[in-house]
Amino acid sequence: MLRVFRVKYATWRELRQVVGRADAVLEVVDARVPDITRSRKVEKLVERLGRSLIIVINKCDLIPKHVAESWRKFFETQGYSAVYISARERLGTRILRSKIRKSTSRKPIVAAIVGYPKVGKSTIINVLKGKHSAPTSPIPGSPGYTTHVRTYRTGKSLYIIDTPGVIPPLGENVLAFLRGKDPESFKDPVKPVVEFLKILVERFPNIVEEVYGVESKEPYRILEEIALKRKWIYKKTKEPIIEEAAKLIMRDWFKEKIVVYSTPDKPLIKLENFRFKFKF
Ligand SMILES: Nc1nc2c(ncn2[C@@H]2O[C@H](COP(=O)(O)OP(=O)(O)O)[C@@H](O)[C@H]2O)c(=O)[nH]1
Ligand SMILES: [Mg+2]
Repeated sequence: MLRVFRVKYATWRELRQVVGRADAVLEVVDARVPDITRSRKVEKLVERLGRSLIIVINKCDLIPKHVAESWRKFFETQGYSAVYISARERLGTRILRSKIRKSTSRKPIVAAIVGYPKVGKSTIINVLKGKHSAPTSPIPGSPGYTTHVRTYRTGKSLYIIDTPGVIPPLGENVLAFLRGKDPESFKDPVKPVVEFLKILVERFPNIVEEVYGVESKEPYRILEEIALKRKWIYKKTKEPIIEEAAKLIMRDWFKEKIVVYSTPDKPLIKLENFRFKFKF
C-alpha cells in the first residue's frame, strides 16, 4: 500500500530553539501516563539552558483527583515544579499562571509549551492566550529578532510562544504509541498494541470487553475479533486485518475510549524493564 501521508515531527533543533527563546518552559504530560509522557531529555535540556521548568499534568479530568495530587507530589519530591490541570475543562489554569509567574523573577516572562504529540499543547496555548490576548512580535527583550515565531501577550507581563515544541516519539514499541506517534508511521502497529493489550488484560481484565465487546484475553485473538466485527478482512485469504484493529486501538487511546492510568506506586509500564527488553 502506498503511504501518501506521514506526520513530520519537529526535530530536536526546533525544540532547542523554542526552549532557548523562553524563560519558563511548560512540559506537558498526559495525566494517564505522566511517567511515560515526560521526557528526561527535555528536562535536562531546559536545565542546561538555565530555563525554569514546570511540569504540567494535563487531562486530569480523566483520572481521580488524588492520583493527580500524588503525581504532583511525586514530581515535586524530584525537585520539579508541577501543576495538574484540565485544559479542556479550563480547570487549574489560574494556578498554572501563578506558577509561571513564580517560576522566575524576570519580567516580562516568556513561556514556551513543549511535550509529546497529543498531550494537549495547543489546547493549553489557547487557554492561556484567552479571549483578550493580542499577538505581539518579536519576542520582548530580544531586539531585532525576526522569525516566524509569534508570542501572545496574555495578561500582565506574561507572553506565550505560539508554537509548541514537539518532542518526537521514537521507536516502534508501546512507549512510542503512548507518546503519540502517529499510527500510520509504525512499520508494524501490531507489536506495540499487543504489548499494550497484555498490560490491559493483566491489570484491567474487563476493559477490552467493555470497550470492544470482545471476550478473549489473548492479544492477537482480541485484534482478530475486533477486525472481524468490523469486517476488516483480506478479500483473498479472508484473514482479519489485525493491523487495522491495532491502529484503531491506538486512535481510541487518544479519543479517550480506553481510560486506564499509571500511579507513582503502580506504573502502567515498568520503564526499567522496557529499556532492558528493547535495548534503548
Ligand atoms: N480529556 C481531555 N482531553 C484534552 C485535554 N486537553 C486536550 N485534550 C484533547 O487532547 C487532544 C490533543 O490536544 P491538542 O491540544 O491538539 O494536543 P497537542 O498535539 O499536544 O497540541 C484533543 O482531542 C484535545 O481535545 C484535557 O484537559 N482533557
Ligand atoms: Mg498541537
